Amino acid sequence: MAEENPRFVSRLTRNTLALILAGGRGSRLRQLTQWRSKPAVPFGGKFRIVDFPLSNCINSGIRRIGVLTQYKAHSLILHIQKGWGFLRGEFGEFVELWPAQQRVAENAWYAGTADAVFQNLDIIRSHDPEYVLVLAGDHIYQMDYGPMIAQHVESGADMTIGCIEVERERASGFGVISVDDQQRVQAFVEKPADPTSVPGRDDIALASMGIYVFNRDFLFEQVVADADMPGSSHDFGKDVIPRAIQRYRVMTYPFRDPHSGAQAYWRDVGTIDAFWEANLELIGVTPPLSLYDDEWPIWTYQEQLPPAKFVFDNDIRRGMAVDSMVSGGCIISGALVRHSLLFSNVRVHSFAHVEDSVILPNVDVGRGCVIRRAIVDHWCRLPEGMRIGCDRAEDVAAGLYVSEGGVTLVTPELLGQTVNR
Ligand code: ADQ
Ligand code: ADP
Repeated sequence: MAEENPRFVSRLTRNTLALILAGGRGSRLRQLTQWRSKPAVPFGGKFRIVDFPLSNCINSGIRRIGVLTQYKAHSLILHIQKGWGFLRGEFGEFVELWPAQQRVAENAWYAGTADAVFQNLDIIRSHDPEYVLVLAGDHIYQMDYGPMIAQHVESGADMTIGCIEVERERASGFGVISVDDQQRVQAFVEKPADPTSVPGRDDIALASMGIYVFNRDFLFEQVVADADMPGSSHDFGKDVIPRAIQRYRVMTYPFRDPHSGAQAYWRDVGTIDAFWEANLELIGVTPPLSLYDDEWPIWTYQEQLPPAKFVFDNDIRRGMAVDSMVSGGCIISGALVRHSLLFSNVRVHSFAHVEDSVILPNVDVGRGCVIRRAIVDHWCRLPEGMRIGCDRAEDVAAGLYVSEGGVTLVTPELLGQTVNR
């Protein structure tokens, strides 16, 4: 069994090139992706979303990685340049940025995910991998890709799709798969209105995670054929996979927790509500995702910052954070922070009260502010006494965005502030 033979798996991961598709906008994140792509959105106090697939690659022993960028890539590029340059070129290791519009034709943006790969075929060829692992840049999970690649090889697949079980009623947002009893894909429908359920389990569907292992030559053939296909949107989920399953061996790899065998943690933090919830989940006593796991560390770029500081005001008996995570460079002075996640360099001034909130880097919360159930984007200056999340109508009247789940989003633009740093 390959999973029990680490040398076999490490040979496979060494011969794998990972491509992280990091071009998508993620427009359901509203103004959080006005200035940055979804993979660049901050997550978990000091990370960005793209750090998760990148760390999964490094921890899996895949150290040749291309990151394909397109939409509003500036902060993503800066982050990767600053934080991910530690790989050793002399051992053939790299994280490279492959921006759109650089290679095939002057005006060619990446049309869809398959086109993004097609436009970089010459670079991929030059690295001469045996396997290509195509990953989405915008999911939060900790996954060892080694067993997936090992299963791919052992099953003699042309392509293997990572998949998870989701509630059928949520499955319309995914590629939905039907398999035979060998886990071979029989049907694949991208974002179906009426998803097929898993046999015998009416409320569960099998969803594609949008991650794929390909044999190199098979990938080349498929994306080259797709490039000339009239009417194709040049997307793996919409075009390439539904066509491939008819003629080729396309298998699934069910992603499970390696310890318990249960459904593993995997989140698409694609909406304001999902983003807020996934961040606050980290605070719990036994969070479903542990950032404190030494076996599977999440790497990132981080600034050198002083420790978080809590200044206790004896008169008002405040200056603390409870049931919270507080990052470096924060100062909580005479204020109360409860059940919240503070990213780096947040200042919270006297008499302020922050609860159930996610505060991104470099925010200043003025004296006496009351912030509840909110996401506050980087560089916001909340003026003295501002109330957020206390009354929906008040927030909407102030021009803020309130999500379906009642989470208020605050960004510099929504506050009419320009960012000076
Ligand atoms: P979606 O997430 O809806 O579905 P898509 O918007 O194509 O698919 O995004 C996939 C990944 O590619 C994301 O990481 C995105 O940032 C990136 N991306 C999108 N367009 C790109 C482009 N033109 N250039 C470079 N990168 C690009 C996909 C699958 C489904 C599956 C879900 C799981 O199609 O079958 O169920 O992912 O979330
Ligand atoms: P992040 O918070 O993701 O690090 P950055 O601050 O690096 O984002 O911004 C990404 C890009 O968008 C940069 O080019 C930055 O100058 C620009 N940008 C970000 N916020 C604003 C804004 N409010 N107004 C104008 N440009 C902005």
